[in-house]
Amino acid sequence: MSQQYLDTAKFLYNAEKEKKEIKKITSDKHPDLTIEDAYDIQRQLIELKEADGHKIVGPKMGLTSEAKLKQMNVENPIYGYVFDYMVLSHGETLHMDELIHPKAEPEIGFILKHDLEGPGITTVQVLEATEWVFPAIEIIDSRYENFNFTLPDVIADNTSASRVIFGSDIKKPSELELDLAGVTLSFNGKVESLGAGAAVLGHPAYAIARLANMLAERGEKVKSGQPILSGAITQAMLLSKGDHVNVKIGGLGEVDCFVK
Ligand code: OOG
Ligand code: MG
Repeated sequence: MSQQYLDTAKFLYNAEKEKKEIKKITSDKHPDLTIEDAYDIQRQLIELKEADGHKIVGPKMGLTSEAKLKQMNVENPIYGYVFDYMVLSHGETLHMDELIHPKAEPEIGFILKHDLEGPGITTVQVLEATEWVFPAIEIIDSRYENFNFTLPDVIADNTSASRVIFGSDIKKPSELELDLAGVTLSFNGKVESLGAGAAVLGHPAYAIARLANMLAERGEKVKSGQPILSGAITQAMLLSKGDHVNVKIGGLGEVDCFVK
């Protein structure tokens, strides 16, 4: 792996720390970046964070719904990692001045009771392996100007991961039909975006299966006990100071985020 990728990982990490937008890396630094190369840069970025003492909390899928693929103008699901410093507890305030141009999106989280190792993992195997599901708000904050990126750019940037609020309403997956669950994303009491679990690749558990199968290509697996995000159900909405964001998921529960 080249020194150049390490430099790019530092460049991305620095943009996050300095809260400064950067030009997408495929526009000048790496015009021919492949998906595989992009995951190599992401890996370097993760190692830099770990060297700083940050710890991975769990993986996240991204770009798993039609709404997101259209909004970002890309074609395929991707994965990245949520770190401990990104996690806000229920009711904790999100500080805008720590971030660049954050957006909120509604997600369904999973916790598995045993590891899942691809290839060939199916939706049924994910449901069988799932201990808990819960509502979540993911706060994405692309380091790129105006969230303007190609698939390799956003993979290298750890899929815009920035903050997350995991809801405390947890359920067994058998207690609801995750695909039929209605989802609302509200700002200050007004529904701004809505959908259903099925918006995520037909069934959110299938996103976790895809994650296991994608990780297998790099010799990795989905681990038990970690909270895993299955990807946004609706499009993401830009945040402003003073916003109260609420996500409700039918049969599952709700989660709030307060922005300062
Ligand atoms: C990339 C992150 C996408 C999701 O749930 O679709 C993502 C982005 O839109 O900036 O986390
Ligand atoms: Mg997301």
